Amino acid sequence: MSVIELQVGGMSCGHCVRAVERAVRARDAAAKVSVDLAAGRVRIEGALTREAAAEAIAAQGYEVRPG
Ligand SMILES: [Cu+2]
Repeated sequence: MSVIELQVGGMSCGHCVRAVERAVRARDAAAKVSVDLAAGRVRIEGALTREAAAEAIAAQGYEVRPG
């Protein structure tokens, strides 16, 4: 298990939060996802690699920023 933190742009409301959570859990059903909407940060505890998590979120139309 690993902990990944991503900076994600374009999230503006609860729907965005749920869309991001769903996108991650579609790839890792057991992942713990927490989203800090104000800071635009997504923290994921689970089996996904950073690349896989970033790709899942980007596929929903959000901007995953480096760092
Ligand atoms: Cu939204």
